[in-house]
Amino acid sequence: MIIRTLTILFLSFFIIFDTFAQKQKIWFDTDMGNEMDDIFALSRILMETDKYDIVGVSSAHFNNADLLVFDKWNQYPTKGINTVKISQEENEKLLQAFGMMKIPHPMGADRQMGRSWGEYTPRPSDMTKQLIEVVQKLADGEKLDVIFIGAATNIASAIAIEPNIAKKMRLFCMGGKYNAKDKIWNKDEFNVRGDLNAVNYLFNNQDVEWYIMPVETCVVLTFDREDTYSRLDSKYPIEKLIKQRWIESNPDDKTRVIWDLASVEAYLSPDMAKVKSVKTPPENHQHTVNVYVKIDKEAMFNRFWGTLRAYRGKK
Ligand SMILES: [Ca+2]
Repeated sequence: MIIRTLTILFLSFFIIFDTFAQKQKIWFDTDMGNEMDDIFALSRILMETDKYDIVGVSSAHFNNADLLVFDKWNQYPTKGINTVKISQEENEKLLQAFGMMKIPHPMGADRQMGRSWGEYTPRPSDMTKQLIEVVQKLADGEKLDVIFIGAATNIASAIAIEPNIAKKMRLFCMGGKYNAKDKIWNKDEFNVRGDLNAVNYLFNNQDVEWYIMPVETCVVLTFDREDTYSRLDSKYPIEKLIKQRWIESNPDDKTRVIWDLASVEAYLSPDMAKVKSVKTPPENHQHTVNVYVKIDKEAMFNRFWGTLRAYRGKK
């Protein structure tokens, strides 16, 4: 009996110790091919692999109505465009530069949930399959942190396919608008427009623990082109790629808002952002979600460049 009790105690200790010893797992989903801020955000998270376990980097589409009627979207001709494929290619380029192609990097869906008039038909993809597998393998009580900085299609689809994964994740995203003073939501924003059905699906699901970085909050995180070019040293493949992305995407823009980086920095350093628990939009299921209402843009700026510089030494 004593031996049995001791064995159970020993095993319990081992399991508890093992749970604490594990690094926090992160899944990262990005519409990397759309704007050039995503490469800053993904680079930032990939520089944290000694502290976090990056278990997946998936690609999101950036479909929008302009693709039907304009000849070009940013630098890409719109004829026959496959937006998720562009995101996937950009993700792979960066993973290669980091020497991290071993991180699973499945492709996401090529279109929104449901249809243009609504509905929540999920879009299964390699991404949803692998994300569901990762969540189902989590230890009891363990949660996966999912950061998504594009349309919500992939995350919402995974939950719609396997609803019991919702409680085992914490979601962090950039998107939407929220007026903190008047407590008013506004879904008139690019990432939300990219899949309004998916956003409504997530807002209607009270199992989802969600941290949202709205545009009003992260719009202050601007980078200056010349300053950025001067800080990036092209002898390092990662930095060369970041610089190339600005040159290829927005060479004429003297400054750019690096939207997505704000949600990553806020995730990594919660002290750099103020978060409020607020009610979901009135048209959705009523519960609370977390909204970032203020960020320390200087601290975020310095942390990004400081980490990038320190990473040179690690490579
Ligand atoms: Ca993005």
